[in-house]
Amino acid sequence: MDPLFPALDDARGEALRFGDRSLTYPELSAVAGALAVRLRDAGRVAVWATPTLETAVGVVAALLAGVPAVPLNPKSGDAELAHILGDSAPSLVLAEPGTHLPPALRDVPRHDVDVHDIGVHDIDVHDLDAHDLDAREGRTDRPSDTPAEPDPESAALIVYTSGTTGPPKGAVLPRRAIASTLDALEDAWQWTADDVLVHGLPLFHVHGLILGTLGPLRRGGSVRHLGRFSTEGVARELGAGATMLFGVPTMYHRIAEALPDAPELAKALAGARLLVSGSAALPVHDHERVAAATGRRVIERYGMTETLMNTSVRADGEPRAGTVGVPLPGVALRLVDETGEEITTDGPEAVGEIQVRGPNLFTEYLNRPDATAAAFAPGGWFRTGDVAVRDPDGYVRIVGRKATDLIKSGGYKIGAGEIENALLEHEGVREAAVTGEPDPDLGERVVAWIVPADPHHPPKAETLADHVATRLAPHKRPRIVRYLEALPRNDMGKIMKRALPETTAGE
Ligand code: MCA
Ligand code: AMP
Repeated sequence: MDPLFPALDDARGEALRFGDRSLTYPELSAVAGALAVRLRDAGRVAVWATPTLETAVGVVAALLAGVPAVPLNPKSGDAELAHILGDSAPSLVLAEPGTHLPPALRDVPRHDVDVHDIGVHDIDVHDLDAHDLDAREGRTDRPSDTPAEPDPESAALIVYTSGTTGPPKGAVLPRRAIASTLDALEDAWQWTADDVLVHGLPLFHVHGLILGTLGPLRRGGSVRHLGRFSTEGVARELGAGATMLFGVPTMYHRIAEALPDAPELAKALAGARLLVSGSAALPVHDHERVAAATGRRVIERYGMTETLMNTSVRADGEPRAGTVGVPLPGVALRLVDETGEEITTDGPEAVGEIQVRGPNLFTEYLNRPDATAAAFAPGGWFRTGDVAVRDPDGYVRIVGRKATDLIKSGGYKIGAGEIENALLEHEGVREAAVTGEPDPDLGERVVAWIVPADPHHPPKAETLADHVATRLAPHKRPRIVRYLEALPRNDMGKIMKRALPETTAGE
């Protein structure tokens, strides 16, 4: 069985850096290997996915042990956390020592990921040179009783993702999907062990965890995580040897905004090998602003929690703003019309849903055979719900999505239904509808339309935002709250969301 991380056995240099703390490959191999031995019979483990070295080590250890890991958003609210814990039933939670865990985790045994066990170095990044790395090599060994490489079809990660209604579903991602998506990106991006990736993405989603953390480790390269995204951090790391940047469009928008007053940022971006955006569409205006200030073109790739990566603009291909490039090696992609028929033509009129098939796909939604079955068309094609057209040379342009009740804000997928349910739990709310509205920074912003229980004393917008943030997650909170006397409904009593903007026209 081919190992998921071949470089753990033979790479020498730095593997992971979070702020001023880092681990070399031999150190990572030793610390994650030791933890893997302890986890081998743990069943399923949760990981309190703070943006730290400990999270990366915890996930690698679970993967070495062959136990599925469930990354948890450390800002999850109580209802969301209770749902995920109830659904995934982890036997323990891996956490950074000293981190406070919320009451919802009271009954889940805690296991601290202690990287100091094997003498992790608190280093001053500016002193990090070849001499330091030499001194740190060979000090540590992987335990000889590390579990054998598990079956490629076995579950590696369970990543929770929102749907239009109801609570998030756990997408079960096998090892084979992770390996195949990362190897397809190696090909598309000419990604090598010499690449040093910088990003500030959260570690509880595919983008930051699989692409941004496991990706460099599979290649034998390194990742420098910013802890939290900032344009200054990007400039610093790209100016100090990093070669690639991953980000969501909101991050590139903030870079484009900062560029006119930040010559060092422009210089650092100009020197990068690859600037990659994904998780949502990067507006052409931001593409152009970055290109004008840096001479570099951001490339987009298109993926989904359930499918990992489907398409990308290739490093050796023509960058084309507004497209997500071509299907990755091994990924079959088709467009399908309303009747389920494949569209074989191209051009702007040939609009259809993207369906994909390949080794990059998830196996199922945990405990949801109904939802799993509904997600596939005959022939094993996964229905992405994204709507696209194709240029004559095969470049895919995403033009929309089938479900209007899904919102992409800051690169996070948010279901309108889960927010509506949370809002309806608030005593001051009689009726609620949630929509997404264009936002220059976030792509879309969450808007809540509220019929207050008492029209004379409507709950404050801030109160409702806090309520959603503490029940679900802060990124799901409404950014705008609009109050109505009644929601527009059709004759059947169904809320007509498309009529909502007109309801307040002129306000
Ligand atoms: C504000 N905050 C609150 C509240 N209001 N906290 C609690 N209650 C409130 N009422 C806090 C927030 O928690 C946050 O804390 C801070 O205020 C700012 O919040 P926010 O405005 O949400 O953050 P932001 O600065 O606007 O975030 C922008 C961002 C973020 C950094 C771009 O959206 C982000 O990290 N997005 C990445 C999403 C992602 O990785 N998606 C991949 C999934 P604090 O500042 O302390 O955090 S898609 C995927 O994986 C597929 C496969 C793909 O294709 O990639
Ligand atoms: P998630 O379910 O959070 O993994 O988000 C997956 C969704 O993000 C996809 O179905 C697309 O709608 C969207 N997405 C990801 N990458 C891109 C991109 N480069 N351009 C447009 N949409 C994207």
